[in-house]
Amino acid sequence: MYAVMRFAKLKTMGQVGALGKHNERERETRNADEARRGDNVRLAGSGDWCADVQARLDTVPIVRANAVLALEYVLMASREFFADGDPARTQAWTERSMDWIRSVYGQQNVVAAVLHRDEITPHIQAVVVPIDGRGRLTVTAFTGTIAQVRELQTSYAHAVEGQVPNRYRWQTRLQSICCHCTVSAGQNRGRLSGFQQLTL
Ligand SMILES: [Mn+2]
Repeated sequence: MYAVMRFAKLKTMGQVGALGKHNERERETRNADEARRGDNVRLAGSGDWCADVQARLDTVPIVRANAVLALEYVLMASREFFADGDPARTQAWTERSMDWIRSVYGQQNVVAAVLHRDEITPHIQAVVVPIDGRGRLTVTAFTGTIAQVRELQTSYAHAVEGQVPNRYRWQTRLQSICCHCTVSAGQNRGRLSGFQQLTL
């Protein structure tokens, strides 16, 4: 069983807007079940992903021409984690996941998030504006090196570790697999810059 977190860098508001439309189901989403759309839960933001990102960007004095404006995050667990559909477990996992991402980036920087329950495996999609403690827009403070990314993934896995149901046999050794990958329906093809799975 895996705790999965992956992220992609968003450099244009066009990318943010396209992601927002997908996340809000404002355009056809082939891998989503329309009948379950009402089960999705907004966890942060107004529903207008561009506006939420822009409002946060407006707080920094300088946005460089080639800057990473935002990071798209996907937080997920293996499908069997959700298999029996226990709402309390999903709720606890959601809270832990949101606590984790807010603790890493700061609550104000996690500008939008949604729990998608209308796709095969529940997952959280979130957008973070990477503003550091000194008020600068700088992604390198958070994900500048592979070591930082590994550390983030390990810390996420530990953040949700307590959610593991006892009946599953979990491995205790951390194992990470790093690869470039695509996500469902190819919508984010080529945009994911970091992807790892961790076996707890
Ligand atoms: Mn989704």
